[in-house]
This record gives sequence, C-alpha cells and structure tokens, in this order.
Amino acid sequence: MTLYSMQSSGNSYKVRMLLARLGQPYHLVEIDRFKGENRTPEYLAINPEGRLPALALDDGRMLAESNAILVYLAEGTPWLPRDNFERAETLRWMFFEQHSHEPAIAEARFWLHFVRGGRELRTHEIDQWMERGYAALALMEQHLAKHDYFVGGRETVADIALYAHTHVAREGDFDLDAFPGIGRWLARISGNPAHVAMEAVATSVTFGLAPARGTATTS
Ligand SMILES: N[C@@H](CCC(=O)N[C@@H](CS)C(=O)NCC(=O)O)C(=O)O
Repeated sequence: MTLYSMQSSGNSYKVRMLLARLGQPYHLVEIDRFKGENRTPEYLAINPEGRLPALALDDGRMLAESNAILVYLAEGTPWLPRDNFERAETLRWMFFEQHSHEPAIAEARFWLHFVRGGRELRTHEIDQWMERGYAALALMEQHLAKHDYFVGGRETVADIALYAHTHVAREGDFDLDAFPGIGRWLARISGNPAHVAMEAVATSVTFGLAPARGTATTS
C-alpha cells in the first residue's frame, strides 16, 4: 500500500497512527501542500480532490477521506467494533469529528500556526472557530468525564480520528487546561505501546511525485 500523506497534516496522521497500531507495512509518499504538490496533475490523477491523505491499494484502487481510510483499514480488527450499535457509535464520533471538530480546530491551527500573516488574513473567522471548537471540546469532555474511550471502553478508530487534531489544538490557540478529561484521554491514547508521534517518520518514504513524462510525438 502507498499512503500519500503530509507530516503535519492531522488527517494524514490519523492513518499513520492506525497503520502503526496494526503493524501494517506501507510506503509513504510525502506531499508538501505548502509547495502546491497536492495540486499537481500527477497528484490530482491520484486524488482528484487534491487533498491529503489518500491511500493507494496494491490492486490499484485508491481511497480518499481520512475517516473512510480508517474504516477500511480497521475492518476485522479491534479498532472497528463488530456490534452494530457500537459500530454506529464509532461512525457517529467520526462524523462529529468531520462536521463539528475538524473544520474549527484544524482550520484555526492551519491559519494561526502555519500561515504567516494568517491571523490577520482570517481575523473575521477566528471567533467562529473558537466558538465551534470549544463547543466540540466541551462535548468531548462531557463524554470523557464518564468514559475512558469514545466507544465500548476500548480504543477504536473514533479515538484515532479525534486524537489527531485534538492533541495539537493548542497550535490553533485552544486552551486545553479546562478539559482534564481530554487531557487524561490524550495521555491514554499516546500511552499505547504502538503509538507513533505526529513527527515520526515512516520507514519507507519518498518525497514528492516525479512529474509525468510528456508524450513524445514523432512525425
Ligand atoms: N475530509 C478530508 C479533509 C482532507 C484535508 O482537507 N486535508 C488537508 C490536509 S490536513 C489538505 O489536503 N489540504 C490541502 C487542500 O485542501 O488544498 C479528510 O478527512 O481526509
């Protein structure tokens, strides 16, 4: 399998986290969105949406959307519950992550931490990111005050999906000190013996995609 990923991308990190837990070997292609490598014709031929991550299977099929990739990889493993209700609950938290959490917390992190001048460029959006982001964190805190994990009392892909951007939420100006349940849960997830940090470099990596060769024309 080949994972198209970017080191600092939370959505890409979710997939690297799960692959490490599963002990699944893979090749990683590092795509740098800050150099526009996710919008080249070569990358758009792999993922027409031009986003990261994308997973190319050995049979040539390609899967985009981080949470869809997590579900695909977790099928048949303890990270995706078999029980119908627990499976639906897992999906519920993953949909919540994409709808209510990531659009605020990951956007704030991107513009406030990575983009020079981003704070000034996006001043009008900051209040909304804060309101939505803190609402998402409060809901997580409410759940984690009573539960060690999101579903079924053990780690699932719902935890992985939510961990990726929550553990770096401070980079988006979110103060996590008021959320002790989240703090304990973050430590629980990172304490998994198979955990890899966001900065950890995969064992088999290439950087960027070679430009497609032009078609030679002969007369
Ligand atoms: N819903 C998608 C979001 C993917 C996404 O937005 N990825 C970011 C990096 S974390 C990206 O590729 N941004 C570049 C762009 O949109 O041009 C997923 O979960 O995979």
